Amino acid sequence: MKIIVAGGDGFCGWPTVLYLSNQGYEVSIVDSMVRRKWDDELHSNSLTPIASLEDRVKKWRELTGKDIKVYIGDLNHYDFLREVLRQTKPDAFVHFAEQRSAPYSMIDREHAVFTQVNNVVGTLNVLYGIKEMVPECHLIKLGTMGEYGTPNIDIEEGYIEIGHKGRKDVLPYPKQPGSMYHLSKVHDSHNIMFACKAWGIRATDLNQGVVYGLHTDETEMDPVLVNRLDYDAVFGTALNRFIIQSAIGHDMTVYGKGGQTRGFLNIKDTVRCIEIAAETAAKKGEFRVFNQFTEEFSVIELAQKVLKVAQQQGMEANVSHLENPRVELEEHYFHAENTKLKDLGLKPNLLTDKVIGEILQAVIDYKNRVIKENVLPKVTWK
Ligand code: NAD
Ligand code: USQ
Repeated sequence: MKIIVAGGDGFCGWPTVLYLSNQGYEVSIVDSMVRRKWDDELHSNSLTPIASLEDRVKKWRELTGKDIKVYIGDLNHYDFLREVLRQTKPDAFVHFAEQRSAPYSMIDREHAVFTQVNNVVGTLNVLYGIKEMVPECHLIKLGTMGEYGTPNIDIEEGYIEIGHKGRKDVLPYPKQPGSMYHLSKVHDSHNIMFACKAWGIRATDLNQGVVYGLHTDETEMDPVLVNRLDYDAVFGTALNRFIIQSAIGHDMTVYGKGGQTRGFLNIKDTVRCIEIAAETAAKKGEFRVFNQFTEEFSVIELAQKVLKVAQQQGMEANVSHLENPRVELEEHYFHAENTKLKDLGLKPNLLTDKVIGEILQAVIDYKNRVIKENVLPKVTWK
């Protein structure tokens, strides 16, 4: 199967590229390399020293004999995308290539506008490109659990049956996203749903939870293949940040009360979910939605889990409650369905003390690369 991974230089994309290549897929990467530029803009860095994409792909070929094609360019440039689709004729298009940080999208008007244009226009171009060049291609789009927000009822997988004034219908689940970034994903979902209906495109929207971890079997094969890992307050995400904070002796930064509950999954499960989606393509005209996470935790629960493991390893870890820079509920009901991927064969890697301990050990090697000024949050929602 020929598969494009857009955003294939990023945290989720790179391990996915290697995993799919290892499984025998013919993989092409599309990436504008803009994520590396945002590090420069924010005076930040990946905790791990990441090789250039050219060196990454070269090392993979040396180790496995497998070729990965690379197309450097922006999904917002339609002519470029069209040409890539013409040359590669993919069976599936995995779309990771967006600005994915909620705090980055909330810096100011410019960053909000950039995020929504980059994400919404990029996805629109992908939809038009599929329609025009490869109408049978299956779009596998990364959405987010944050599209749903935190309603006081169970969250279904994409759709909910609603009874109203004696009539019933199955409708898209209500969306209450919590940042300009999360909103961009909602806009994408609506655009994709419409394109499926209007043009018969086949699409899977993967509403992914927060991803944690660093290594997969493939990225561990050689230091040149190491994955990027974000720890700063703009791109770093909850569990990874807490583990890295413990490794450098920084208090874990729980925002507010810490009752914010989210879905989480290991990066090792992200790559497998993409394979499952690719192997079971959506039907023509179908807009399929999967909730892609394996477990639910509150932020304070995560901090306490890390605290326990760090203390067992003799580290001086601590939990701090900071004033919450975001506008969000800090105590709320949260229960989301996540059976569809498991029904299709996902065997979750759950968050045990052993797993936390392994990530902690892996990050300790790089702890001197942390730029300490980037750890505390500076971007606020108000
Ligand atoms: P990332 O920032 O590490 O990687 C995104 C990649 O896309 C980068 O390499 C970047 O250069 C590229 N990119 C961005 N805009 C582009 C454009 N217009 N054209 C071409 N390339 C572009 O992000 P990630 O953590 O790997 O996330 C990947 C996807 O998964 C995103 O869509 C994100 O919203 C979604 N997601 C991530 C998480 C998470 O916890 N990391 C959770 C849920 C959903
Ligand atoms: N949080 C803390 N302390 C921190 C960092 C975060 O308490 O140091 C809290 C936040 O306030 C929030 C929760 O942890 O309540 C999650 O924040 P996050 O930064 O880990 O995740 P989020 O901003 O939601 O975004 C991340 C990815 C995004 C993806 C999303 C999945 O960056 O691309 O879409 O996770 S989800 O959260 O399910 O929408």
